[in-house]
Amino acid sequence: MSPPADGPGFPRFPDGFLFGAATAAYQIEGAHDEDGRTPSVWDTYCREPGRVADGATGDVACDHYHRYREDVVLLRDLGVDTYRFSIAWPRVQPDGTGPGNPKGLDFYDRLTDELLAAGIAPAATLYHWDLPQTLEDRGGWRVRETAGRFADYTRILADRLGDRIGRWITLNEPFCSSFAGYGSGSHAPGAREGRGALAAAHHLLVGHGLAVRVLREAGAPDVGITLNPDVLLPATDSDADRDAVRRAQTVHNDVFLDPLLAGHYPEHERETWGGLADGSYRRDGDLELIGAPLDFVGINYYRPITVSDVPFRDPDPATRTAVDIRAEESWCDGVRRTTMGWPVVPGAFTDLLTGLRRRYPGLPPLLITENGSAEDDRADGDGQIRDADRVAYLRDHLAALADAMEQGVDVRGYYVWSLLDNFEWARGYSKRFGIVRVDYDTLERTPKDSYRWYRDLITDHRDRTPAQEQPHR
Ligand code: IFM
Repeated sequence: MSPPADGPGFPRFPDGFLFGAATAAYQIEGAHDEDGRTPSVWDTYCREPGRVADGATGDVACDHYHRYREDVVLLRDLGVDTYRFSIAWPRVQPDGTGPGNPKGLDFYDRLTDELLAAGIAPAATLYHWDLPQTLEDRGGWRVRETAGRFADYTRILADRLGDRIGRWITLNEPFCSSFAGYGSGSHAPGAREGRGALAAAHHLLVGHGLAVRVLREAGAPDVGITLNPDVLLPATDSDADRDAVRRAQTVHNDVFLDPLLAGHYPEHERETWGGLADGSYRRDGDLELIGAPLDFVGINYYRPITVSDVPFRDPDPATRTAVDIRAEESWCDGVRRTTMGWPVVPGAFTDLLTGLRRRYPGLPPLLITENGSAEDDRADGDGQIRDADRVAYLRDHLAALADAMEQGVDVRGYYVWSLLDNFEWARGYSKRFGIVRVDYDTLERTPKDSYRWYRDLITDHRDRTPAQEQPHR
C-alpha cells in the first residue's frame, strides 16, 4: 500500500495529472420549467408516488441554474484543473428533436465562459440520464431512433460550445440508464422489461458511437464515455454463486466494455439472459460504430458488490427483468459503510483498474470521473462540517488509485463526486455526497473539511508539479 495521501510521502501523481470535481444537471440545476426547459423522464418519475424518497424532485435542487457563478467561485478557490458537469437535453432541445433552445444554450455558454475565466477546463457530459419525456413517449432508449436524436442533440452542442469545450463525455453510466431504467425500474423511466433493458443498453451504445462521430467531425480533441464497471465478488464459495458472478459480469460490465473496447458482444449473454438476448435490436456495422477509438474511458467507482444466485423471479421471458441476478451490497463484515450502505473497500478500486488493464490490452487512458462518499454530515456548534469519514474515504481511494498507477494503469485525472450535496436520484436529498454542504432551505453553500483537505492536496501537488492543463479554448 502507498502511504496515506495526506501525510509525508503522499503518493505523488505525475506531472499534468488533473484534479477535478463533478456534478450532473438534474442533481443540481433546478429551474425545471424555466426558459423553455421541458420535463425529462426524471421529472416524470419523481412525480410518481413512491418512486423517490420523501417525494423529492429536482425542481429546485441546488438552484445552480441561478447560482452557477457562486459555484464557479467555489471551484476556483478549490483549485481544480477541471470541472465535470452535464448538459440537460430538455433544456437545450426541449422537444428532443429540432432546433436548439437559445435560452437553454445560453446558460451553458455562460457557465463555460465563467469556468474558462476562472482557469478551469470544462468537461461536459452529454447524457446523465435526463432524457426528454417527449422521446420517452416515443419509446425512449428501447427504440433505435433515440440514438439518432442523441446525435442531433450532440451536433447542436458541438456547434455552440465546441470552440471552448475540449473534453466531452458522451454517456454517464449507461448501465443505470438501461438496466436500472428499463430493467429493475429503480431509475427513470421505471420500466421492468427484460428485453427493453437489453435494447436500451444497445441503443445507448449506438447513440454513443454516433455522438463520437459528430464530435470528431467537429474537431473535438478529447472524447470518451463514462462507465461504472463493478468489482463483483461471490457471496459464498458455492458453484451457483460463482456462476452468478459470471452472469453479473455480463450485465454490469461486459455488455458495455466488450463492444466498446474489444469489438465483440459479451461472450456469456445467452447463459445470462437466454432468449431475451436475441440481438434483434442489432444491425450490421454497429460494432464498428460503437468501437470507434476513444481518447479516454471515464470510470466511476464507489464500492465492490457481492453476488448470489437468485433464480429468475419471472418465468416469462417477455416480462422478466434483465437484472434478477443483481447483487446485494451485503458483504464485507467489519468494513465501514457509507450512509448509502456501501462498504468502503479501497483495495477493490485498485483491483478494478488493474483488472481492466489486464482484460483490455488496448485500453485507452482512464479518467476517474467520479469517486466519493455519502456521509451523515452534521454541522458543529461553530457551523463547520468536520466530515472526517469522507476525508478518510477520499484519502484511501486516492492512495488506491496511486497503487493502480504504480502497477502500470494509465490514469490521467480524478474528479471527486461531488462538488455539492445534491439530489441523489431515488434517495432524494437524504444522502449527501458533497464536499460543500447545501442547506436546502436557504440554498447556502458551506465548504466542509473535505473541501479544504482536497484543496490542500491539489495545492501540494501543484507545488511539486507545476505543469497544469491549459483549459481548452
Ligand atoms: O449521484 C450518482 C451519480 O449521478 C452517478 N454515479 C453515482 C453517484 C452516486 O450514487
